[in-house]
Amino acid sequence: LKQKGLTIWLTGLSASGKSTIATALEQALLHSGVAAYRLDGDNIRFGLNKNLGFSPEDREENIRRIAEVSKLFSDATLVTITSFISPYRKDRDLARKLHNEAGLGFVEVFVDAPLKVVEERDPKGLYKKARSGEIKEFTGISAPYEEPEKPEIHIHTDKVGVDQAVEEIVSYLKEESYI
Ligand code: GGZ
Repeated sequence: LKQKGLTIWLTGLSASGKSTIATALEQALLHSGVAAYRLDGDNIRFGLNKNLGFSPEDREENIRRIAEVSKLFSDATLVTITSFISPYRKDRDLARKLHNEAGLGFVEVFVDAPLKVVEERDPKGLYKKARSGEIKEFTGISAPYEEPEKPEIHIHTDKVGVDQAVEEIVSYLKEESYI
């Protein structure tokens, strides 16, 4: 087998563009013959993690399980793409450690857009509900987001489009001989 498994860990606020980039990246990899698989809220928070909410403890457990699952998938040689807010630095660091200890690659991608911008996008009206107090403990409004200090890749989605974001990640994977 030529392919080395790794996890591409996207982190960022709600509406920062994680899912859009994850989906486009998965497509780009699949089209060039690289087996990729995406973990996101739809296949994790409605399945494996459906007993978890958004308290700090539940987010920690959400990320811990995703870290373990993505480790298994990358061990099975897939390029695994995770798309979760993952607001706590220590939880992302745990995910990295689990991969590194298993000899698997881990690429942290900060999908960054200013709060002002994501709040204007507000595609699902969640920021509005968070501001009014209808949703509690909402990341960026009433719950913390700890920015990555040294992500492998930092994408400013208020400045670059999805194609350029994908291009940047793919170039990095080639440079590091992952693909
Ligand atoms: C943040 C919330 C919350 C709260 C529901 N805080 O934009 P979305 O809708 O589709 O993505 C958000 C998603 C975040 O789930 P994650 O598993 O990525 O979060 S974490 O990594 O922090 O565990 C948002 C929706 O769920 N959502 N309530 N209170 N986002």
